[in-house]
Amino acid sequence: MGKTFEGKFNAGDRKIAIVGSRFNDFFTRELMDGALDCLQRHGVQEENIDTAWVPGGFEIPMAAKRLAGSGRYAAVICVGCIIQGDTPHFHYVASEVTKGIAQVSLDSNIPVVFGIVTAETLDQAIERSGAKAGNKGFDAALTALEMIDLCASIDAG
Ligand code: INI
Repeated sequence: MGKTFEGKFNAGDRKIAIVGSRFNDFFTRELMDGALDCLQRHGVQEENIDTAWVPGGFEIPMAAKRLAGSGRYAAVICVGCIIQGDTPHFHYVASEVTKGIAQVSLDSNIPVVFGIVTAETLDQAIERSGAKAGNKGFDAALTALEMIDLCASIDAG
């Protein structure tokens, strides 16, 4: 039997970037706070966390690409909130953000984590930004920590 690679929630002294979007900032501030809380409670030093804000979810992939491409970060965490309105606009934005983040992660070869709340109602957004269904920013940060450690153990062979 060969090796089993599995990550712990451990980033060591590596740097992590979080990109958040201001659109629906009532929620995205909570998601950003959740991500920061998770990283710091898992031992990531404050000086090893950089944050960037973009206007809306549509802009997240480009900023994430820039951060990931800098080579300074072991992971980029993306937090945003897309809420359905009266038009199909929501679907276009959600689709581009989802595809964009996946593409940046594959192209950059580091974890670029999807901490985007997509909600049909304000209640759903509330539930996912720190209420009944937890905090998707916190969850995304946990995923980033696990993926950083997994990548390090795969690279070490
Ligand atoms: N951006 C969001 O982050 N969430 C939304 O719910 C949203 N809606 O529904 O319009 C939204 N739109 C703005 C978009 O992300 C861009 O910032 C804008 O189109 C400029 O490129």
